[in-house]
Amino acid sequence: MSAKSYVNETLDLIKRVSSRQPIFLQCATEVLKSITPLLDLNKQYEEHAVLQRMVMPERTIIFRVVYIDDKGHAQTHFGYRVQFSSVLGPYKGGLRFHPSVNLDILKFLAFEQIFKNSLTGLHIGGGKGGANFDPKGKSDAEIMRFCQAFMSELSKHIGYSTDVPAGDIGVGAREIGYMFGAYKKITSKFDGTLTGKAINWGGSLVRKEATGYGAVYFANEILKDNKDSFEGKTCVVSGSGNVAIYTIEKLHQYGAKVVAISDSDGYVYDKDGIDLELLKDIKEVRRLRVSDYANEKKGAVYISKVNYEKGTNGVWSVPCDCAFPSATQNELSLEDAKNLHKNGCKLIAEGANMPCTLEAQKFILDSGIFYAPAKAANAGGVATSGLEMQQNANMTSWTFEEVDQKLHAIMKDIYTRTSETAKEFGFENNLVAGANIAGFKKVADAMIEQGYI
Ligand code: NDP
Ligand code: 2IT
Repeated sequence: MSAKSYVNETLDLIKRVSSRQPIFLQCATEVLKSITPLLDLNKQYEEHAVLQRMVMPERTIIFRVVYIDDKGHAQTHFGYRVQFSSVLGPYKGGLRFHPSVNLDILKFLAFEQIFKNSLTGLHIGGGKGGANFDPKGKSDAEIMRFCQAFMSELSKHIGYSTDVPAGDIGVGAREIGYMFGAYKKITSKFDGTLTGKAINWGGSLVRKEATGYGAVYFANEILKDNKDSFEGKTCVVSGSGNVAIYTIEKLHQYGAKVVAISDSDGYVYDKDGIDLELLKDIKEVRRLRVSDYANEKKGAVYISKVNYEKGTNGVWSVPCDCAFPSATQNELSLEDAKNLHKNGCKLIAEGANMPCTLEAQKFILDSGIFYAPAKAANAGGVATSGLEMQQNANMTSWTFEEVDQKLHAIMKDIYTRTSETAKEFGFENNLVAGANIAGFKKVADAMIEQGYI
């Protein structure tokens, strides 16, 4: 059959067996549609049923998590680990703690992770996990008890050569610490089974900064290729978590000014540029909101989401040269993309996973805005997790400069490969096609080489 029919048949299969998983379907649609030219040239992928096998996780673990809150009440949550693909290496991908977490979201994230990890050039497969637990407003003791309860089950399914989780939304150094402590206690093993650890007990320098720095390194390659730079550019970064903060830090180092940030309640416009030390103190130390930033920073204005135009995310109404969506999936709609374009935005680089809707993505590609898609642009985080695994395996620690240089080289390499692959298949400047084809090909070829498993 034609490649187009093969793709449509696989998407129909997903609709039939995963009918309540629209976000996974969205992600699979983007990947599969853009690899059609490769499938057209290589019939062996269909002959070996690669797509049907690839869209089905190797294993999905769903478990109950019970912890005691500070009032002495038992609280129950769903815990998950989607072990999607081990073709290129141990399952690798973060853990997300957020009330919205469900199997649909984790399947999308794990599927995306397969191709992202492939692009890094490291030997890591794709996985993702988490829980529908809201860390916001919980005491430190509650977070610790939840992490321990979560790990009491997850520990049965992970290991440094089988599955290596890390952080994602709601899971940072504190949570990784509690989970590592629990893992060690349960298994009596001190090894590199989690990444994003603290520096004094096996973590890697630059892991904290890696996703944000990597996104800016990647975007900078696009600008360099077009004889431009970040010097003097006005930028907007959505979110105000780990990815957002270190995107801002690198943008500042490159001479850009970031004028807006957000969280799930609203956004802040700071015409003088975000004060990064204040933001870090508010978010990383005091664990407050961006509205608190506006209260403490002279000249900054806070706009609550109740004032957003219907169907839009207010932060994208702020005029900018470059936008870095760094909060969550589908946070940038078609209307938002049109607003950015109208206001002169020239580059969008995705720190978050799948932040643009399919409609927004199509508009951005057609509009000529430079577009750095998530699985390429935000691969710096997991790549540095891979570097953490290498250091752990060798029982060594590299300096900040060494890790940063390796991260920078990986991001440059991902840019070269995605842009050259796009060109090779006749999609010049379409890095979505370039990233999907380059990421897919390596995994698909390995699936054929490893037989039907
Ligand atoms: P954090 O938990 O540190 O920060 C998340 C930020 O996004 C917060 O500002 C949060 O606001 C906002 N946010 C989360 N969910 C929503 C929502 N439903 N609507 C609006 N805003 C929301 O997470 P990270 O910075 O680590 O992750 C951000 C994104 O980057 C995610 O898409 C993640 O998958 C992706 N990513 C992360 C990597 C990493 O290394 N950490 C690597 C690659 C990608 P609020 O506080 O109000 O919830
Ligand atoms: O989406 C991602 O790439 C991450 N959350 C980081 C995963 C990792 O294993 O470092």
